[in-house]
Amino acid sequence: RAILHGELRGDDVIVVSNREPYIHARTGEHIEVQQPASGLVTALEPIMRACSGTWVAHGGGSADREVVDRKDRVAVPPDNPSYQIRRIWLTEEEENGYYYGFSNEGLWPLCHIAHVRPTFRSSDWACYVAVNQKFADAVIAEAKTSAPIVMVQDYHLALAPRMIREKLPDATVITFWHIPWPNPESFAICPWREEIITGLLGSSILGFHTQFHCNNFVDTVDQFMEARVDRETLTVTLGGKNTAVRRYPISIDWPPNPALMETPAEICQSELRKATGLPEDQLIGIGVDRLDYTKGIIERFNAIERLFGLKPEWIGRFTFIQIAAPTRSSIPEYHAHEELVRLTAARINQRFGRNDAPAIVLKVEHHGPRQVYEHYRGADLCFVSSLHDGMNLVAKEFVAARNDEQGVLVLSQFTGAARELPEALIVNPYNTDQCAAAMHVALTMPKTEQRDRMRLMRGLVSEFNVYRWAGRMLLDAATMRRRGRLLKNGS
Ligand code: ADQ
Repeated sequence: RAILHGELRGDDVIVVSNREPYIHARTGEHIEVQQPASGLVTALEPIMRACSGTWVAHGGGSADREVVDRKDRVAVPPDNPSYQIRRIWLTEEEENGYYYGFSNEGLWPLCHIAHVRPTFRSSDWACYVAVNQKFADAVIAEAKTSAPIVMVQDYHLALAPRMIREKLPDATVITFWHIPWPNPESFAICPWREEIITGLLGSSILGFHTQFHCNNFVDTVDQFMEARVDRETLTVTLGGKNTAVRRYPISIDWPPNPALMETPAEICQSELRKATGLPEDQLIGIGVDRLDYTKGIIERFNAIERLFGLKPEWIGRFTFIQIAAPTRSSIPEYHAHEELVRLTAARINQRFGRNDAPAIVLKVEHHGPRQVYEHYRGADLCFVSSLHDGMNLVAKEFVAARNDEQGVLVLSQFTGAARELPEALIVNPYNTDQCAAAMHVALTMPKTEQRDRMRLMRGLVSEFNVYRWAGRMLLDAATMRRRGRLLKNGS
């Protein structure tokens, strides 16, 4: 936190992402402020609170236009305004083509190995280019100096780094790609692969969660671009400009906001059982995800079914609560997935549910961070079964929530988080038997072993928290800026 304050004082910091950290929505007479369920927002919000800059984002809330000033800005957070959101307005056509189309039907399945075929339409691509230009123009307009630090977020904005660099050649553009980067063969099917890579190489620093994704990116550049690749330092040079490709594993706020930890763990445990109508001594598993096919929710449910099949002693004694935030519902793939999740839960409940103890409780709705933490703190195990995930912050949040040092994390090997949390029970979500066995181990794990594992994981998350993620990126950027100034003065 201190590094952030120190490094950023007096600097002009602009974050640019598709999603905004606060949405204003109208409910009758009132305007409600909501925080969207998103890993990216969870990670960047504490940074922006610390450095009071400008956050450029798409204004998607029903009352977003009602609360902005003449320059489309609004000060947030509502309780203690410390930075500005500059909202970008998109037409329905732009949102469909750029967001739902190219970003989420093209790039999202392209970069995640979840066996969903990407869809590429040239009309979507045209919107993606136009909207990236819109975001870049807003950044340029918001810059207070000719050399701002611009933090570009995610796969929606792959072209913006170059567009910003063209107008602000002295800007330091740090781009972070929050999802995996696939191997060159997989990426090759994107009809606009050269354009995407050229756009990203407008960045001074390009960050991924894992070394593996950095290497995949550099291999992709090597295969398809006329660029110089220095494998020793993982620096790519295109048109005389360098991009440093670096690993910055994202994390969460630490210590967690005290408001999220107010209710003691024992109370969360009894309240959660009471609210769900479960017996006092029921064992509880928890899943927290956007309703996305990459999160492996179906695979998780199948493993729960297998657990009951193999170990009938858990029937009526163990309930799995899945809280699932609706997401991208207008994309047919997501709609079909939601249906399948509901049907699978109903089928398993019919087989293994008991009157006062369903096998699975499925809550398809948005929950506030406080409610999410009460679920983490009330459960005996948390199951993260992503088929592929850049990092997965739910795993880290569960660990952060458990200051009682109890609870077991069952974690997919295909998350970035698995590389940092080996004390979790690491599983392959496609291996139903293995996942069922891991849940059985979790449910029977002695308290002392739970404590030992949890302590190690809490140590890791507390040290490598989100301030370190941002701090390391900003320190690297500061070093780069100093070097640049020295070279300029020397020449
Ligand atoms: P996401 O795919 O959104 O993030 P994740 O990292 O798990 O996934 O973060 C989800 C966030 O949303 C968490 O803070 C969680 O608490 C919240 N959330 C999830 N379901 C919710 C619900 N039902 N109600 C309320 N809140 C909910 C992307 C990448 C990840 C990467 C992050 C950050 O896909 O791999 O970890 O960005 O880089």
